[in-house]
Amino acid sequence: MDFNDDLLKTLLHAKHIVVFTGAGMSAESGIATFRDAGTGLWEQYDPCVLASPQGYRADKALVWGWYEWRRMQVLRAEPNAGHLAVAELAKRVERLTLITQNVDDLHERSGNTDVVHLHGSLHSPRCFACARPYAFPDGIPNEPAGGRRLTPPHCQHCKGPIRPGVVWFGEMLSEAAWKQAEQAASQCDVFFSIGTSSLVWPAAQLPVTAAAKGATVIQINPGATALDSKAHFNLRGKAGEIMPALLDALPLAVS
Ligand code: BV8
Ligand code: ZN
Repeated sequence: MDFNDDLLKTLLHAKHIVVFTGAGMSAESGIATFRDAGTGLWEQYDPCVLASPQGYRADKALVWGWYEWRRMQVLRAEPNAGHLAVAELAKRVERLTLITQNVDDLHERSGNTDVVHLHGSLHSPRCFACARPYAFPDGIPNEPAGGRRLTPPHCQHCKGPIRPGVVWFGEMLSEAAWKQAEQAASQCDVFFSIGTSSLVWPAAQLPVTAAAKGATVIQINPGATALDSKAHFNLRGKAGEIMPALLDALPLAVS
C-alpha cells in the first residue's frame, strides 16, 4: 500500500499525534458498529433511543439486555491489527494522545495506556439512583444470539437499578475527559480520525478544532463521512489494514 510522501513526512516530524477512534476501530474485532449494534431483538429500535436515559426508564430490561449482549461481544473479542498498530505508533512518537468514543477496552488490551474515553465504558456500571459503582460478577455473560430482555441487577446500597457506565445521548460528557480531548486536539500537529461516522457531538468537533489550529487531519474509513471535506488525507479502507501498512511505511524512529 503506497502513501503520499507529504503524509509520511508530516508523520515523521510529528511532535504530538492525536488518534481519535470510533466504533469502526473495533469492527474487525467482530464488534458491531454503533449504527449496526441493533440486531436481533433490538433491530426494531433506534440505538440513539436505547442509548438514552429515556430509553432506559421506558424499558430497563430491554436496554440492560442490549448492553449485556454488547459486553459479551467485547469480552469475547480480541484487539485487531488496527488496535495493535495504534499501540505501536504510540511507542514511536514523542507524544500520542488516544481519544476514543468506544465503550470497549480493546485499546487498553492492545497496550495503550491513558486512553481518554469520551463516552464512558461498558466495564464501569453504576447505580442509576445513587451512582455508586457496581461490580459485575466474574465471567462472560452468556446472552442468546437474538438477544433478550434482562432485568438489571440492583444496587446493594439503595436498591436502585444498575445502569451501564456509558455517556448516553442527552447526557454530559465527563468534564475532565472533554477538557483533555479539546486540549490535545488544539495542540497536536497530526490528528487521526479512525472509524467514526463523525455524527456524534461534541466529539465530532475535535478534528475540526485540530484543523482550525493547523494540524494535519488524516481520516481512515472505508466509507464517506461528514469529515471528508475537512480532512487533509482521506485514506479509504479498513483500520486493520491501513494502520499496519502505514506503520510499515514509516522508519522505526518517527521523530
Ligand atoms: C452532549 C455511548 C451536552 C453509548 C455514545 C451539538 C452539540 C452537543 C450535543 C449535540 C449536538 N447536536 C446533537 C447533540 C446531541 C447528541 C448528538 O450528538 N446526537 C447526534 C446523534 C446528532 N449528543 C449528545 O447527547 C452528547 N451529549 O452533547 O451533552 C448536552 C446535554 C444535554 C442536551 C444537549 C447537549 C452525548 C453523546 C454520547 C452518546 N453516547 N456512546 C453507547 O455506546 O451505547 S455515542 C455512540 O456513537 C458510540 O460511542 C459510538 O462510538 C458513537 C459514534 O458513532 P461512531 O463511533 O462513529 O460509530 P458509527 O456506527 O456511527 O460509525 C462507524 C464508522 O466506522 C462508519 O463511518 C464506518 O464506515 C466505519 N467503519 C466500519 N468498519 C470499519 C470502519 N472504519 C475503519 N475500519 C473499519 N474496519
Ligand atoms: Zn444505589
